[in-house]
Amino acid sequence: MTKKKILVVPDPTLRKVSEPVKEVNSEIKNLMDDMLETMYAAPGIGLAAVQIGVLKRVIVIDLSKADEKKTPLFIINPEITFRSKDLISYEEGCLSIPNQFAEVKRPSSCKVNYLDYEGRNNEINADGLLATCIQHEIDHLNGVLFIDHLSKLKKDLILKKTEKQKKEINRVVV
Ligand code: K1U
Ligand code: ZN
Repeated sequence: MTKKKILVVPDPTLRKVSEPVKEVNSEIKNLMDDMLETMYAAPGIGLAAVQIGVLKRVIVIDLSKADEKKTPLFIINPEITFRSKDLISYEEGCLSIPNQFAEVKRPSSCKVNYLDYEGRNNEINADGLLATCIQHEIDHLNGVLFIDHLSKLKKDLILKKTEKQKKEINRVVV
């Protein structure tokens, strides 16, 4: 398992649409292992392959707390088959937009079909934070970021703050 570098906005790769996985083989399993290591190290509760520069429809999620047993979810080629009409608002973050958070409204529950780590077909009924996280990660597979759900004003402010933060880090490092 290798910890990978996470791409940060405005990296154009983050805006690309990821390709479906044709076969769940050792290459895909290695990718999922690397993604999990990268997500735990960040730390985060989810990660899409595109965030480490791999344009494949692969997601990892783990909502367990630091003092709990790890419960990773490996989600390949997800398809949302149901979205509730009722929405919930959650203060979302994104490892590709470091240190920025904003309230985003999404369907409060959803049903998702996917392939698991062993390439078996599976279905999940998600609600609460899991539903929010799955939808955030599926957005990544389609080149969509949580800031795209905000007003232009809020989105531009977050992008400006991220740019400023990057410049400050570079100034300290150089
Ligand atoms: O996709 C990502 O960039 C990961 C992102 C997932 C996410 C968070 C919140 C709502 C929806 C999706 C993160 O993990 S940001 C970091 C974070 O939320 C967190 C980090 C440590 C402990 C608990 C949460
Ligand atoms: Zn994200």
